[in-house]
Amino acid sequence: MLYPEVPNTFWSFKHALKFVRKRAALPPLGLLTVAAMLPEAWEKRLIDLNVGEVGEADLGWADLVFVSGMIAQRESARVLIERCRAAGKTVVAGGPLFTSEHGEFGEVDHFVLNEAELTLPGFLRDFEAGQAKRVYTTTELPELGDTPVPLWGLADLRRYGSMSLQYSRGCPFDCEFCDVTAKFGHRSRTKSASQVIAELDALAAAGWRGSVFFVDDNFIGNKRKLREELLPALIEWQRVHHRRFTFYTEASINLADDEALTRQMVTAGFDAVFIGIETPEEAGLAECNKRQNRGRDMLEDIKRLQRAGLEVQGGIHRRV
Ligand code: B12
Ligand code: SF4
Repeated sequence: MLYPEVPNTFWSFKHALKFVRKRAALPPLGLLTVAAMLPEAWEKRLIDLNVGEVGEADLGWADLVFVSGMIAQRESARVLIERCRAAGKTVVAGGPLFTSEHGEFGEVDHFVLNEAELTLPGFLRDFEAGQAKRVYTTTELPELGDTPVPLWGLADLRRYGSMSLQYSRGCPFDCEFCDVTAKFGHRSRTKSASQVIAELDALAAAGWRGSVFFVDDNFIGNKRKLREELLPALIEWQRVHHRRFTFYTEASINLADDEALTRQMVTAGFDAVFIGIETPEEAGLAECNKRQNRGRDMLEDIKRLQRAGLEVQGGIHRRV
């Protein structure tokens, strides 16, 4: 499993990571999740090129190479795939980059696109039968009840600033610049609380302590389930494990309307939330269809979240 290098942008935190002696902010959760869906009998290795290097011996060892990535990794993915092909390896590609633009990658043998819960089983069946097709895709969106616990054992956790965990996919909103709803839909599809607890147990068993990022598109996409199922389970887990983890996540600004929910999150161990602010200008918000931010006093919203105990980080896409 290979994860290409990310370019040097704000989000790669290249310079900031040196201060905390880490090589990358987060592990490649997509590949770790896909690894857990592969046959148990297959031997697996992960090389994240953001924390290590792939040598000729690594490529020589592998029969199959699985590559993931975002559009931001387009160029490094291309170089990596060329290397794998030159070494005579069969390349299987999936994840957001290839789901968005698989037509641009002529050298890849097999594309397993969209969410692997639906497309990987067909590939594995055909591959074992020696008749794998070039493209596996779907327009359906899976429920997450069968999504396995990522294979954390494949990653060297000490090299990362934080771990990631995904509770839900999808977002009820429709911001014009965002790829999330096109890929994951408007309905918030969630894992069960017991699945999330199993992931926390696995992270703790792998020796992790510290920060865990809930990488949900919008953590409050289904407030009822969050309030009644997930947060009570997190609060109990943290109590039993002496608050082993601190959590942070991404949410829409209407979180500020629900003080009880915000306080429940803080009790569960959330200490920060990333909010899509974009711009305080009404015209700008209307232009990018960010209706959830319109007509609000966003400064007051931010203060309210801070008073409840959350550090607020803001995504600002437009000049303010
Ligand atoms: C965490 C995250 C990050 C982390 C990356 C950490 C990391 N190492 O992966 C950080 C914060 C650094 C980040 C940054 C950025 N991100 Co980001 N990020 C996410 C987020 C919220 C979660 C990713 C995740 O872990 N998902 C959970 C896993 C399980 O899902 P998954 O990776 O999609 O994997 C599934 C399938 O895709 C598939 N799959 C994945 N890989 C593979 C490989 C194979 C071989 C197979 C068969 C299947 C397969 O199987 C999995 C199970 O279904 C997603 C949104 C999302 N819902 O995914 C955006 C997302 C991936 N990011 C996105 C973007 C645009 C960015 C930025 C460019 C933002 C910016 N403007 O700067 C930057 C680029 C990074 C850089 N350094 O320059 C877009 C990507 C769009 C695209 N088509 O490529 C997304 C989809 C969000 C969006 N706004 O639309 N991001
Ligand atoms: S609220 Fe966030 S996840 Fe939802 S559509 Fe807007 S930018 Fe995308």
